Amino acid sequence: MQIEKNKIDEHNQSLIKEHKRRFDFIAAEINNIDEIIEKLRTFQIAIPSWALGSGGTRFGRFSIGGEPRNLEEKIEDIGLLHSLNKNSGAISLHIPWDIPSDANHIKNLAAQFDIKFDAMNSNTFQDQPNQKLSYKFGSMQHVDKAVRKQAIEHNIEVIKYGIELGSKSLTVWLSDGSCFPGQLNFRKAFQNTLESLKEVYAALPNDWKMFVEYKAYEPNFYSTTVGDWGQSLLYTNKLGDKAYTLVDLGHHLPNANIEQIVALLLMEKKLGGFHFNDSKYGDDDLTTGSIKPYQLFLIFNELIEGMDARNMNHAKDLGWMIDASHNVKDPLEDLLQSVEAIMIAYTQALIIDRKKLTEAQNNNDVVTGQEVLQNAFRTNVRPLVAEARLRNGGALQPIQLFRNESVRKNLINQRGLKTIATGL
Ligand code: LRH
Ligand code: MN
Repeated sequence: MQIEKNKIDEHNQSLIKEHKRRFDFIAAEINNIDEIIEKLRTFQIAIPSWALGSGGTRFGRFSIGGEPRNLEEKIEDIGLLHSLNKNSGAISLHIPWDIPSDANHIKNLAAQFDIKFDAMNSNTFQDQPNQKLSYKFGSMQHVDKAVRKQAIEHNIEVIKYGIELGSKSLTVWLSDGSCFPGQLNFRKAFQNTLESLKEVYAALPNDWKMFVEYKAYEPNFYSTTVGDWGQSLLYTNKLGDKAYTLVDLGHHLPNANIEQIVALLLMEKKLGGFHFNDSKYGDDDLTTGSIKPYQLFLIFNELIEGMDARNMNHAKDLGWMIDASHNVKDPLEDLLQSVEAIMIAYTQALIIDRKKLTEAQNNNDVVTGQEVLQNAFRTNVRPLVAEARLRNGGALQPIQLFRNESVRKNLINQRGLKTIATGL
């Protein structure tokens, strides 16, 4: 299902007066408004192919109906999101959940919706039906060279699919680790994993990047072989210039200062990108900005400070991806909310008075430093994000229009109630 341009125009027409009033109010306070709007218009966030259906936990999964039955329908659903907010112009595929049967057909279909292919994701955390060797005790860390070889070949196969689709990066998340003391030799596990990653790294085309995603725990609950930013940095430094760390916001131990981790990885030229989501306890994969919006803002503050210090292109030089699971919400509405939260945090960080912040830091004026940040965080920048959508031909209020057009009801009529999308 798609929402026609005239519907989006009618929707915007009905809201334009109120929008202009709000936009003009905030625009009066910000001097480089057009520069900021241009940055928002070009900022694209990749939608995970594995999060377009209802997610679940080991305790249950409650289907919402009308879920995409194949990769084509997943691309159509992302096309619908992108038509509404014009900031969802990329898909991140997970293999083997989303093997493109006909790469050219898939590529052309995505192009129709102005959707690009972001990082490819490998999967050595599940055993596939026809798989020879099990990953029960890990994949690249495994004591058995044949299991490591199987995992290496899978990742090289994923790169091949990505090359056909025009992707330029591979995300490797390894669930490898141990559940009990005595189960694993940490040093050998690290070295096996490094040797295995080196073989995958050697298969990367010159213009590709490899993202090494770390995670503190789950599914292993005693040790994880790529368990934190330090371990990921160790691997990526030993692998080479095409290897970067990937920061999934839900993969940290409680109270970790993620914005400081981001600042240092960026300084070390080893920050590759993000999996945006939010969490209160563990890897909860909740809607971005729904639990800790101030942390998300502080992360974007460090991103802009660090990227501008290196004249990096905000939209192109890092991987911006969502990684969430929708247990109780409509997946498409949840993704619209996540994109909105990311765009709001980015905009709030763009309006920070950096000159005043640096002065305060140089004078140990703690109160002013905090006031400068909180002033930006407490500024209602939603009219700016909406204005960028409007100028891009998107909808002023995406979720409102999504509901007015009864998208979920139409998808259920089209696809049925019982369809289950591949993914988590
Ligand atoms: C692991 C993870 C990883 C994906 C998976 C779907 O928790 O964040 O990025 O492969 O979720
Ligand atoms: Mn992730």
